[in-house]
Formats: sequence, structure tokens, C-alpha cells
Amino acid sequence: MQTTLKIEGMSCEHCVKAVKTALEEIEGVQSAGVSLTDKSAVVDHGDGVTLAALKAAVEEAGYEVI
Ligand SMILES: [Cu+2]
Repeated sequence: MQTTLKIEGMSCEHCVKAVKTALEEIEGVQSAGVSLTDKSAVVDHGDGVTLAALKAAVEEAGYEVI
């Protein structure tokens, strides 16, 4: 499955890396492509991964999912 998230609060490549790491640490996530210009993350994951889990990981890293 693939889910695209809109993320608010990223301002540099460090933020991009933090969001990418947070998402890829979730059990069942294969990869996350995070874009600073698009303010988005495209996450490839298994069926067991919920939108709530993706949101929670981004929020725990200090960013907002809109
Ligand atoms: Cu930053």
C-alpha cells in the first residue's frame, strides 16, 4: 500500500531526515520518501500499517500532519 501525507513544520533537510526515519522505524513500513518542497511524505507499507500510526510517528517527531 502507499499513503501520501501532507506535513507541516519541516524547514530543512534535517527535518526531512527526521520524518523519514520516524516513518521507516514503524513496523511494516518499507520506505518513506519525504519532500521538503512538496511538504509531503509518500510511504510504502504493508496492510497492517494504519494512517493513525503514520500520523502518530510524524507528530512524535515534532511535525504536523494536515
Ligand atoms: Cu529542519
